[in-house]
Amino acid sequence: MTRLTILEYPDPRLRTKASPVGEVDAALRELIDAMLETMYAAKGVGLAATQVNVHQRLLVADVSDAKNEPLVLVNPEILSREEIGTMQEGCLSVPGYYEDVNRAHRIRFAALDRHGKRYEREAEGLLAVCVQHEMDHLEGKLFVDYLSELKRTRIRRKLEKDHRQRVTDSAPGRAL
Ligand code: GNR
Ligand code: NI
Repeated sequence: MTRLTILEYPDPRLRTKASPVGEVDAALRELIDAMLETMYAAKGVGLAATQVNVHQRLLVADVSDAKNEPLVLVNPEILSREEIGTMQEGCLSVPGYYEDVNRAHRIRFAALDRHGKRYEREAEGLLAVCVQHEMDHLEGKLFVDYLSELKRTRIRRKLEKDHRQRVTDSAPGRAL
């Protein structure tokens, strides 16, 4: 099994627009399994391929309490949206920040599963919000884009500072 590295804001690679998946083959299923393992290890409810620097239209999610209901969405499409509401969102690519975002709380979506078979389903609440959040990632969009410029700038500066600190801490000859 493979644990993938999750890119963090403001990494410019998170701004890449993903391309449609051509074929759901064994190699894609390996990527799906690695993304699920990475998502569970990071305690996320969803993960988009963009976040692990793969720019294909693929996401995984699991909003169940027991973490035993993995969902795979290849080439997802939203068919309808209803009931716009506010939910506090977080993102594994924006660690430590939780902010209110308005989105549809009920959607109908279509996607391919891990075998390339098309399915449609309804989602509500956290799953509905999560699917939209992940599909934004595939467009190069992050939840911080919905916040004020002031808030976004504060978050960016703090994460840049944390990142510089990690680079300094791991530099050779800095064993003190
Ligand atoms: O783990 C996550 N929790 C979450 C909570 C509210 C709205 C969206 C999410 S998705 C997030 C994982 C993540 O960053 N996926 O891209
Ligand atoms: Ni996210």
